[in-house]
Amino acid sequence: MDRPDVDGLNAGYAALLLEQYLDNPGAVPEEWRDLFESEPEVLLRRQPGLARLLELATADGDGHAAPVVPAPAAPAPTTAVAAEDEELVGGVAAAMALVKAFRMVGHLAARLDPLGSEPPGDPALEPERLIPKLTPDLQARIPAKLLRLYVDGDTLADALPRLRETYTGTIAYEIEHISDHEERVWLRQAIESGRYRRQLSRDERVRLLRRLSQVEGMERYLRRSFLGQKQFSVEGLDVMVPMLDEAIELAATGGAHEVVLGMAHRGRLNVLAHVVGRPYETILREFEGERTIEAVVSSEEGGSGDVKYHLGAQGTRSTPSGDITITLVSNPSHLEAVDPIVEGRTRAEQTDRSSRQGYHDPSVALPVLIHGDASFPGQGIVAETLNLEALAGYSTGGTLHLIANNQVGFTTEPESGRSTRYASDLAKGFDIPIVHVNADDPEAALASIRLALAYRRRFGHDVVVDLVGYRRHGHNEQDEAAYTQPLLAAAIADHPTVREEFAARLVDDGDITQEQADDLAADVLTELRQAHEALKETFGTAEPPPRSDTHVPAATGDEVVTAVAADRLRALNEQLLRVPEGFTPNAKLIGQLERRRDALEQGGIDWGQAEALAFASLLVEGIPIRLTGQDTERGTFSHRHDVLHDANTGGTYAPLQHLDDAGAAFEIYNSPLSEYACVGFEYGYAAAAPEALVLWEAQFGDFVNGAQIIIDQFIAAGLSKWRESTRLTLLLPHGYEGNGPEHSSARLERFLQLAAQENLRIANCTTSGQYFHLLRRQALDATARPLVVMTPKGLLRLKQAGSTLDDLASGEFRPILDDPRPDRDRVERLVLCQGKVYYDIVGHEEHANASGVAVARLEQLYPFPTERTKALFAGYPNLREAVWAQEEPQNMGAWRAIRHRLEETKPEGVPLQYVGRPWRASPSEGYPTAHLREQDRIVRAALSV
Ligand SMILES: Cc1ncc(C[n+]2csc(CCOP(=O)(O)OP(=O)(O)O)c2C)c(N)n1
Repeated sequence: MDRPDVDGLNAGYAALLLEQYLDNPGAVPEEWRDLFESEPEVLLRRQPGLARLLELATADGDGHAAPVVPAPAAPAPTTAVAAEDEELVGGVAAAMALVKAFRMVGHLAARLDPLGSEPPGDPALEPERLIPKLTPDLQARIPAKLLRLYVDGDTLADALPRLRETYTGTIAYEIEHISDHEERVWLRQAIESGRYRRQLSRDERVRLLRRLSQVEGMERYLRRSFLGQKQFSVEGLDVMVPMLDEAIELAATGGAHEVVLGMAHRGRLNVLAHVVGRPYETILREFEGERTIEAVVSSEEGGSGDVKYHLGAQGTRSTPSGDITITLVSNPSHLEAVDPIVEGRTRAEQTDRSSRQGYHDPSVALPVLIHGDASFPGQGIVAETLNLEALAGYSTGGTLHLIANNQVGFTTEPESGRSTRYASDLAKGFDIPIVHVNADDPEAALASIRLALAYRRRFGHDVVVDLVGYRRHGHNEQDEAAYTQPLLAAAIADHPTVREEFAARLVDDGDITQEQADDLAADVLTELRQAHEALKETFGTAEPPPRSDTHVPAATGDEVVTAVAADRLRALNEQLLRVPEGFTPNAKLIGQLERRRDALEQGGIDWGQAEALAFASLLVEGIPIRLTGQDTERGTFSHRHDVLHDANTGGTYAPLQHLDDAGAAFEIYNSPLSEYACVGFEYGYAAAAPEALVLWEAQFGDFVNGAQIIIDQFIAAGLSKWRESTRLTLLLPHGYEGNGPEHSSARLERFLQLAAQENLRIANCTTSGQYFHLLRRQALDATARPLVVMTPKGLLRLKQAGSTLDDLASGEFRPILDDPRPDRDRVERLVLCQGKVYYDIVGHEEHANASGVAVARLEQLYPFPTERTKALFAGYPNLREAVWAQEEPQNMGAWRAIRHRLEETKPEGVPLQYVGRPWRASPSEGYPTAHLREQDRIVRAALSV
């Protein structure tokens, strides 16, 4: 291959070739390509201007030129042409800096605030300040292609206004923080090409105006008709509704059959009406008060119901691509708590659980989260949820986050609410693109959604749209904004509504007449008035409105068959010990797992084995299982090993995903180090997958209180508030083993305090067989309820806590285990306890001598087994005293929640005594010797020795 004649080169021709090369390297002759790529120094020596251009232009558009050219060693240019080239080179460098500035900080000059506050700007955006100055003449000589620009225009002079319009208009972008080069380049191209900012047709614009008229009309009508009732008006962010319309249509186009929506109070009623499709009449009925509407959960059933702006709803919308379900998830007041629930729900919708490993297809459902501008940066759950977005076990293929940014949180201004410039800044740390958009430019707002969803579809990641608007009224309709934001309130009062502004724009553009625009607004009010009048006519005479088709399920704990035939268990046990050809499990582990074969025949089935057999038996019965938690694949205490790791290759294998006859998925994932988001996620998953057994395991039970909001607001109260229940199962290691205040207690007392109206099941098993039956019952019981299990640590391997094949092949979960010792007539003292302390008591040297003492175990703490406890007491005819023994302090553990139950069930005249730690502020001792002393004292006191 000959080297091109560089010396005799015409600079213009070379520039042309270079331009062609940059556009498409394959388009230039091979020898030139080779020169540009491998011998730029030749070019540098002869054509310094061109080489510098090459250097700049082969940078990736970040303005950081990849140094394809070694440090310049070129002779100084002596001719006029060379001097001109030098100027061009300097110009290109300045132009690249300018382009970079628009991309990096253009948002600082963008007109994002509908109230017209001046953007701060940035000096880097001013071409006049660059050295050399980008004079108009120089701008006209710089080819746009060299700058890797995607806006139209052949030269910088053509492109600059478009660049400015693109980056500093009513949409602004923050994408340059994204670490993936391909994503960055794709986004630049998508943004600059303007393909998502297409001009709307006249019909589309009129439709948009009609929607804005409906949004505004409804808010106004409600405010006027129901003075002072809370509606948390969306006004100032009205365009949020058409943005959701756009997102739904695009999701449907992409093949989704569901959009799962999570949002707080702001604009929720409007979203219910216009996005979910709840009829005006129903919403008006709710405003008319309880005398016309039955609470979601009727009071005879003991349900509390919930305020109207917390209730979930579901609707179906038809789109050109087919019907799509919109699910608005129920949520509490606790801002952002719904975020992980939406993710979990979506993940469940996206997962086909009919195959052994499950199949996740993110195109099936789109999660949309609407955040407040104060809560997005303020609530830590947002960060925890964002951290789930790209994890194999949690991804939903990208969430559309919409920050409903009204520039105030209740009465608190951004200056007091966050340390960052933008409400959205947290998202930057997660490589998430951020689009800011002015809520008074509805067309730009729709464009931001189009770009966001195209990005999600292309890359499968989260995207944030920061919708910058204002709040036309106070925080709610009983609030006076002028008390605290007088200037803002005054500015807003003078500011036209977005409907008015958009109507004016359409009138100006000749799309409609003013009269037509006014008619659109009037029509909405007429429609609302008619719906309201029709409703009023039904007062007093009407049939009660149709009940929700969900109902609070009846009593829990239905009988189900939890025993599994011995032969089936043998077969499953063998399959669980199987690994593929060539797979080498850890040598130590092989021995441990092999012992499971002997345990089956000789007894000593430990916790891990019983759990694996329960799971395996359910999978072959077609029940899907999802198990997550910190280090759950192995198990914190190394007792589970559901996922094996090849000692040579590091590859993994989960036998539970390869059972011969399994007809359901076994999903197992180590979770990130989060409780709040992870428990919320599993709650959402379990709610959307009622047929599955969904389990979350705490590293130690102590940490579950990181998820307290999910426990209080969803798991415990969801049934009463929203008729929402799940079979979510929490495995919480609990037990006093001398590991200090933070590794002892799962705060059993908290769950017992929350338990009422059969909303929960709470258990603590003392044998692996009981655990086996409990898990199976939880999965198979037709009545779904959350289950909280206090799980063991030391008992995981304790011989006495092990079970036999017969224990699993027969029987059932027993809420109470009586003392197995035979001589009941001699018993004068009955000690009732729960959990691990049982083994401390019966294992104590004094137990053998205490023949007048029986020790029974309460295995199900809630619902309390009243009849069985009565029968237990009745089984000891000579009883003189009853004791509740616990290792927890008196203000913790089960005592305070079940004392009255014991009082009710014990024989009259038999006193009930408490034995355990005294009232304590901290759950347990920090020193192992102090722990041992206290355990010994408790056991002796229980045995009365
Ligand atoms: C976890 C939590 N803490 C406090 C509150 C009380 N509260 C209700 S609304 C609100 C302000 C929310 O501001 P923002 O997120 O900007 O939403 P906006 O109401 O402005 O739409 C606060 C503090 C709450 N609901 N949840």
